[in-house]
Amino acid sequence: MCATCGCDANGTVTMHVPGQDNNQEHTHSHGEGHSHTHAKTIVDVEQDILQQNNLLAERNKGYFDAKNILALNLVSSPGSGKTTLLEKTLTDLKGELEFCVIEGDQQTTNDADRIHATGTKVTQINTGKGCHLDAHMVLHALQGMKPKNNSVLFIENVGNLVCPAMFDLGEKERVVIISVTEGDDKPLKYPDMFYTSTLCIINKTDLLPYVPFNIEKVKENALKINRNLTIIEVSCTTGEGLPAWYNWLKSKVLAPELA
Ligand SMILES: Nc1nc2c(ncn2[C@@H]2O[C@H](COP(=O)(O)OP(=O)(O)O)[C@@H](O)[C@H]2O)c(=O)[nH]1
Ligand SMILES: [Mg+2]
Repeated sequence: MCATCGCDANGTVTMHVPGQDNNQEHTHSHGEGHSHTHAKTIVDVEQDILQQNNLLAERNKGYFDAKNILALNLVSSPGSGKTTLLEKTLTDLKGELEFCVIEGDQQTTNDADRIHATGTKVTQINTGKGCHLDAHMVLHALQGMKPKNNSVLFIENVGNLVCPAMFDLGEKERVVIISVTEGDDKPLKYPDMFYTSTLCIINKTDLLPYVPFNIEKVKENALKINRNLTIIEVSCTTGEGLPAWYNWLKSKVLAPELA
């Protein structure tokens, strides 16, 4: 049991690469001495887990910097449209940028299959009972997938607005996605996620006429938590707003000669 977030992240983490022999299994451990008898022990374990994670995140960061890879960690509650946004992006920007994707979910290879269908290199991490990706899982996936120099790596985190906020994966940018069906109070309820992100995408704007969601209110709430947050409104269904997301993304890519 992971004392940091309460999930069972000590389980077996399975990697799947669509189109390959996927019989490789990797046992992942967050550390030893987990105990829940009194608060002091829990705090120690939490610090230990996060310290270990931060060291590995630094290692990932060094790898990304050395290869000029722009790594983005996509976080949100389940169903906000992370995979749909990726499908659109990978299709629309094919030929302009080099992409690869790490997919995180508790079970199934559904999302990796959707990404694979766009012709993009993808690895699925199944976390079992774990509710977030950590830097060690990403490191392990990177060792298998070997992303190209000067590429963009999307890491779709497990759908959860709480625990992934604590785990640095070594990413350059954290992108939080919220859809208009989730309620405009979410930035206030889940502040850590909005505080640690650099971009907030508000998705499913095509549904605004049908749901009581105040878009000005959600922006005000998000900026109350993080006044440096960039906010982009999109509909992955109609395509409205996607050019602004593409421009933001391209503005973050460093030309090889400048890297
Ligand atoms: N109406 C509408 N539905 C969307 C939009 N984007 C995604 N969806 C739908 O939302 C559901 C969840 O999307 P998915 O990409 O799987 O979300 P994820 O769990 O965050 O990866 C799917 O049924 C999508 O078709 C959008 O912009 N508008
Ligand atoms: Mg998904």
